[in-house]
Amino acid sequence: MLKITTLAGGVGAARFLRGLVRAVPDADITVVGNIADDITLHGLHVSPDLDTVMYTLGGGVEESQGWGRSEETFAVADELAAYGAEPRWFTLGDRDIATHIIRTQMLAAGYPLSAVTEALCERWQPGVRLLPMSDDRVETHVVVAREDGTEAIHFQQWWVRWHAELPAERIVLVGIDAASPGPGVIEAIDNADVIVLPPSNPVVSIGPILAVPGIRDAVAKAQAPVVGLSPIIAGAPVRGMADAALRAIGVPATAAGVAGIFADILDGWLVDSSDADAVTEVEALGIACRAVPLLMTDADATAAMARAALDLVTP
Ligand code: FO1
Repeated sequence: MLKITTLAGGVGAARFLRGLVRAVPDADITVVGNIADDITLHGLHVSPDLDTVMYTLGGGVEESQGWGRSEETFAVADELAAYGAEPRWFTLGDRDIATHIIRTQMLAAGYPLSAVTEALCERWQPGVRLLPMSDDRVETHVVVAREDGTEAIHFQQWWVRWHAELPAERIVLVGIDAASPGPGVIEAIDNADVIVLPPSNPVVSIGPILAVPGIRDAVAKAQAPVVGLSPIIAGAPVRGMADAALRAIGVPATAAGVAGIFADILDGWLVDSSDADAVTEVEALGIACRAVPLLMTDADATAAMARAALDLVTP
């Protein structure tokens, strides 16, 4: 059975993974999920990227936005607002809150996030093994300019409240140096037949996973080929605000620019047909490259992307 290990962020990765499962239904797929955009709100531990993957593959996601629960209601959010509770820029739906209550309770009882995630997946049966990148707390903070100097704000505040419009001077992964890979993560990388980087934000989704001490090295040394799909099409992110995050680290928001960030680990890179010009630039980095349609317009198109990624690096 083909063993595939992927490193995943939120919406883009989750949609891609649905295509991957469709393309190779018999494969044994492990998803290493980003937890650096986790946030504590109203006393609840929220793991947006893990939940997005779990709900999407488990059939419970709100398709129109790509995150959160389908058929959601907001009675609790309305009540919190009536009390004047902050923050008001991030809304938790009633159904989604049940997930955060279970997670928060289990963490308080001493279970690591990996065990909590496994327990939550018992219900959703996502059809993949979902592993948090670490059981340690890591938080992405964004250093932004203020009139009286700079301020570090939580990634979600930058992303959701400010729509990534506040120019980011730096992106800081608080806690990363002391973090260890979660249980099973290094084994999943070592034992994979192929490692896939979905079209996720390279800076704030895949970046934090690779920054956990030991993970990037394991991917670089893995026997398995590593293939990625560009999240940038024709100079713009397919979804989200990856260009703003790339600007913060001084990398051009192009398909070849993103390949450059991962040059030390990539064997193959897919760019969109509209970026065919980038192929020679990527190949010059010693990375096999092909231009194929990369818009996840429907399940068939997404499965075809996944197939093309596997075909690029496997015989
Ligand atoms: N994104 C928003 O733009 N506004 C929200 O109020 C919001 C709430 C939310 C709740 C749970 C969850 O899992 C995700 C949520 N998101 C919300 C999306 C999410 O924060 C971001 O899109 C990702 O974290 C970026 O990877």
